[in-house]
Amino acid sequence: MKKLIQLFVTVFLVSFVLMFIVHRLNTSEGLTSGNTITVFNWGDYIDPDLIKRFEKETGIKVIYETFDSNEAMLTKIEQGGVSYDVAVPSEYTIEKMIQEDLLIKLDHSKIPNLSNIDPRFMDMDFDPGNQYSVPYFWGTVGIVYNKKMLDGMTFESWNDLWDKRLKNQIVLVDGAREVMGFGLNSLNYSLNDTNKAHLLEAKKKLEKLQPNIKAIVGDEIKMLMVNEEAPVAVVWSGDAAEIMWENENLDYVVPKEGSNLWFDNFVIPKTAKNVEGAHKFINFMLDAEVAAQNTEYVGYATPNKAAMALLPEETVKDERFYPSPEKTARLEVYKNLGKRMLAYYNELYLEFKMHTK
Ligand code: N2P
Repeated sequence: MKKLIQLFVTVFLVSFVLMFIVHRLNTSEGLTSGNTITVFNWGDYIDPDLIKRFEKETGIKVIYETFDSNEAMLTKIEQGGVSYDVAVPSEYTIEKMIQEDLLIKLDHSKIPNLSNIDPRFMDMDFDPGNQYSVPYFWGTVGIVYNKKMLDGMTFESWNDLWDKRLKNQIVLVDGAREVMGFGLNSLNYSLNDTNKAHLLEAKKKLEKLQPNIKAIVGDEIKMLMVNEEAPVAVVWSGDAAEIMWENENLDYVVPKEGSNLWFDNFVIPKTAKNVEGAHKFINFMLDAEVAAQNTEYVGYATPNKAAMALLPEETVKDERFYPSPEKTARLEVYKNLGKRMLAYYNELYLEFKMHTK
């Protein structure tokens, strides 16, 4: 009997100690429910120190995942396998997600730092009144090129990319809308064109560019350009800005026919498990000093006016990356073209990509 009691006490004590350890581990890792958020963002699109700082300041653990296109992000959210608390789609995808009832309405009283955002970037057509989204970064698509390697060549038109001297020299950002978009723009069509004959014409024209294409990649573009492994690339503006800090031979232009103007915003998907934590994260990222640090790290243009005041003048006055409203007026924001048309864009792009090395 004595042995039985001893055994009983030992089992009780061991389980108590185990339970205590598991509890401690959970809380110190922030794993207790309600104390974690899952953030879904583009690759290379945040200063990782800021995630650590947010975790430290709030006790909320951040699970961080990345994507490389709006389409890939949307598919994952629609599948619903992971419950994302914060995501960062671009405008045409936000419009689509609102229509498909995939987002929750934001509680502006929990995002007081929203007042830091330049009104120029608020209340846009894709989300009137910012009911579902708040601005994170914005920019354009253009050509970054190495003045030294190309000795004297300049790029004013998208058509300059088809120059025979550029055989095997061009790197393209791997995006269906981006590549189809500049194909269309090079023919003076809109990058939101839905005329199938125009789209086919653009795809045929892009096929003629194939001999000049060295690679179609994602964030690797930056390394290839900084290391001078390629002299020309079609990129998002912020990637150009970032690599231009590292290599002074590079310059960035938005071709004269026009191009894409885009806005990436924070949203909270309907599947979110920690809506309170998601609001806290968004508000933290909109803090002036945090946004300024993030902008310096990421290289993209911030819509945060209070952060701009903390950044060097030469950064925020650089019209290549902070184009004025007059300059952006001639650019086009992607429209939500509907499921079928978007699938057609993707299909043409994939056919083009398949036949490019
Ligand atoms: C950064 C991705 C930029 C996204 N790597 C452009 N919408």
